[in-house]
Amino acid sequence: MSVDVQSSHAPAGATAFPAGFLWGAATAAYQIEGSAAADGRAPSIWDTFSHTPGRVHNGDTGDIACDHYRRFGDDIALMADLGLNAYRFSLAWPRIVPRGSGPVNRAGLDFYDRLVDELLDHGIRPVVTLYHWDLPQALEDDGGWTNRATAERFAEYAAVTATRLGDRIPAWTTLNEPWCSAFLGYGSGVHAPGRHSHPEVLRAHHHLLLAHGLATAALRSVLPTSAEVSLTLNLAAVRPHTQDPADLDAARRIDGLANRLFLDPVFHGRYPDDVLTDTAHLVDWDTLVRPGDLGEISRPIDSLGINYYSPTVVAGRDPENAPAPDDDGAAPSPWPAADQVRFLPLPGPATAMDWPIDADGLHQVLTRLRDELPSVPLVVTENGAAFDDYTDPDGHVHDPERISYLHAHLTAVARALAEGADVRGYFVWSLLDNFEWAFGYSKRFGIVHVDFASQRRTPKDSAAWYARAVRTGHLPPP
Ligand code: GCO
Repeated sequence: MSVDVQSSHAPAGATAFPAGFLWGAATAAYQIEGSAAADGRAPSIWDTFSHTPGRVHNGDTGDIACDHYRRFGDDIALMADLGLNAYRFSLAWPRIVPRGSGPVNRAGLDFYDRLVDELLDHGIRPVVTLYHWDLPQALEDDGGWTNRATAERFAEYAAVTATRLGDRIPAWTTLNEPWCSAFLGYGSGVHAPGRHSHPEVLRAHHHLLLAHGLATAALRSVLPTSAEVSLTLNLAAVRPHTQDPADLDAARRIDGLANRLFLDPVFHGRYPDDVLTDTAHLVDWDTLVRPGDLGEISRPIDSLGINYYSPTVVAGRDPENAPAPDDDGAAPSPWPAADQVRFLPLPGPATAMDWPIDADGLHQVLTRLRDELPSVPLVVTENGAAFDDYTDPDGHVHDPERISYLHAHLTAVARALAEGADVRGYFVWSLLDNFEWAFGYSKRFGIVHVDFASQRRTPKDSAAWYARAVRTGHLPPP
């Protein structure tokens, strides 16, 4: 679809975005809601994991988080003040179907009903994710994503939810970053449920994609035809360290596991041959993938969500600057069949996560998708950065590093748009400082500062900068 770029009205030097571009912020249920035991919600794998000593920094949990469950009205008012026209959030499966199957919890649906109405009252488009990692613990007790039945339970939950909320939610995403669910949840174990098994990574991977396909069908069967269904992936901007064949092969492997293992089945109905071969010693793909599965997985979707933070540089053998692969205390590798791959640090500035800052990686991902999937609209569903923000004595939060991060990455989006990538929107991660998974509350990604003791919200300088971009459709200088 051609885009109507407003460049004729652009102030000199400004970067323009198309009319109708979605400008939003993103969050996820477990990271902000709190009220973990309220109104019939049952535990998820993240409740179990965060309450297990040693799993999360400082023993932090999502029990209270940003108390968004009770403060959502104020948080939506804040978004409206910033002028956001879209909000991406996730629904907690354990609020809606607390045991993962069986009885539906009305009170859970009622909460999201109120949230959606409040967004619509403020003119903010709800963009909903059904699964942002909070699997009902009862399903994990039956094998979690390694159990094929979990995919069927997910489709049932999708149908129940869309039946209640589908008249008011125009955009539905099945899964957020299934790579993380499978590879970090079942491989390195740094995410819930904290397992360490490469065969299980691949089983979980296939069942997550099957869940996406079955849920897509379930959503289509109850949603109005105008509703959009999508999937969000954290595709990797993979770069070989050198053109040495060993480095090129490392890049092929990681591209296979991070990108093609998702894109090929979802958009072309097949798994990549080289990845099947690389992993044949770990899983019997012919038994795992049943007849018809790839047809389900490749049901057409309306857009693809991209989450991007930083690029990935790989080498096939040990260059001098590579970290030792088996540092004592390091988590096992999330990557099956990639023992020989080294992940190299990128020189230059990094965020508080130690993630290198490199906006070209976002441009790389968007233009690759433009070339490979020219008919699929793209949405940047997450992009942002953690820095060690604090409130100064005057009550301000100055975060110039985040402003320059956002400026650089939105410029990369604008460049990709100008070069023909069909990017429909951008969601900054995140609206609020929140529970950053295994890092607990130690990493602040928000454009709004949260004082967790008082729950006071303070928009950072980056929020004001972003609000100007949203209002004008042009990027102000950093
Ligand atoms: C993600 C996650 C977010 C993280 C963010 C920063 O989808 O990876 O959606 O929950 O908080 O990416 O790590």
